[in-house]
Amino acid sequence: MILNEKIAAQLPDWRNRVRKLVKESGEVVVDQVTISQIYGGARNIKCLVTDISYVDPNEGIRFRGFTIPELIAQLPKPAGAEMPYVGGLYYLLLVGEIPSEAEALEVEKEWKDRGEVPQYIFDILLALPSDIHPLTMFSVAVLAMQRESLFARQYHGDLKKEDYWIPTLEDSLNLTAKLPAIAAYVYRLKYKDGQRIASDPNLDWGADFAHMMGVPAKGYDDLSRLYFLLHSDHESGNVSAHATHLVGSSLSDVYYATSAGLNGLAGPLHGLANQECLGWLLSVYEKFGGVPSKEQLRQFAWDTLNSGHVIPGYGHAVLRKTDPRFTAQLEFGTQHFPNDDVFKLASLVYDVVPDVLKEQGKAKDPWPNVDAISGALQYHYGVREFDFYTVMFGVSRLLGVTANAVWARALGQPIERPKSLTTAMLENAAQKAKVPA
Ligand code: HAX
Repeated sequence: MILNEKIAAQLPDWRNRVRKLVKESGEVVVDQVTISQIYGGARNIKCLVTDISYVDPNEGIRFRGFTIPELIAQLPKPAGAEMPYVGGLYYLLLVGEIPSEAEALEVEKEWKDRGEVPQYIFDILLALPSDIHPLTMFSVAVLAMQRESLFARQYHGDLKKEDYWIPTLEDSLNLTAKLPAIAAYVYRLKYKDGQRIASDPNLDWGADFAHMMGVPAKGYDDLSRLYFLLHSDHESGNVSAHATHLVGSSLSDVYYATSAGLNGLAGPLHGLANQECLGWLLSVYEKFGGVPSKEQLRQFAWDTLNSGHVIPGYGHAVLRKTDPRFTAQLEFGTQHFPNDDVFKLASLVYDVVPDVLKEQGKAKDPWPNVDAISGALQYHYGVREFDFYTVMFGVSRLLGVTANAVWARALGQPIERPKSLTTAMLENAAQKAKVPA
């Protein structure tokens, strides 16, 4: 398989590079840690490593060194499509190079060959109560598939440590291949007639998701490809990526680890923000009976803040500029449906809310993040069940976190075990810092 060959070919160099760095420079100090960082969610403490993506506070995400516009321009696309094959993106995340069309299609074929979801997964989903959150359904399905893990099986055989990544890659391909069908079934079960739409063998992974969702609208296949690209990875410190890495570091397989990541995505400060954001937009729309004036919107934003709530879709722990994932979606909407009311409202919020947040002076980043607009695009295509949006985020995020899991195993990253202190110890340290030497 091409991914195996490409990764295996890079491994000797990578292993030497990491070994040399740690051996020769292991004691070099990279960062210092303050009490406010310890009490502040480990914010910005530089203690993780990934070569798959990097978020620059002022530029946003680069995947393997490429910006989003570069990826949209350079990754191979299906005939007539504006957005690239998701298989090509997965190749890039795993291998680190822009694939040729043939290489992107090899990943798409791997996915087709591995795409059949075991019947017991559908049975489990059917058995869940109908009012359960769709992300819970999705996470349960991913977790239940742990039964299929090759890594878990081979670990108890004679698998050598340097080969851990091989069944991890197999697990990752087997899992990601099935995500569109599982997510689409969750959608059909929860919101539609419960009938599964069979996968179309002629469609790529992204378009097949749109097809299995039963969304006939032209353009939804391209939006799906774009959505899956944008949400796939955001370096390693965000909750879903970090939770996956943490759990995987104990040598739990990718099914256990990614299910944990999905559960982290469920939080309203993380993946759930996209559903909250569309809810907020629609409450504005409803209150004013349409797209409000700038002044009305400004007042509404202030009312939200004064009632003690955050404005969903705005702010970020790392970014300090408009998220390029927001910009890519804004451009998609501007090109395809500039006159859609909810889209116009999301654009107007972008004109108004950053100034309000700056005036309030609390948020370090007053700019929109990825979630500020993604729901408005889904809404346009008729996918209006807000709580499903986080499932799509999860489908996409599992691409990035499984690619990271493969490399974590390939480079032998160890079990995570940061050290905790007591408040008294920190008080002590603070006291000592005050005493002149
Ligand atoms: N509206 C109102 N207040 C905000 C705000 C917003 N959009 N963003 C930050 N603030 C407030 C914080 O609540 C915090 O207030 P307190 O001091 O009273 O606690 C203060 O500004 C400082 O926060 P910060 O340092 O700028 O931001 P954090 O790194 O702590 O948090 C968040 C980053 C993304 C969680 C935050 O900006 C937020 O809650 N935004 C709204 C929810 C959201 O859009 N989440 C999605 C983020 C992207 C993502 O992960 N998607 O999955």
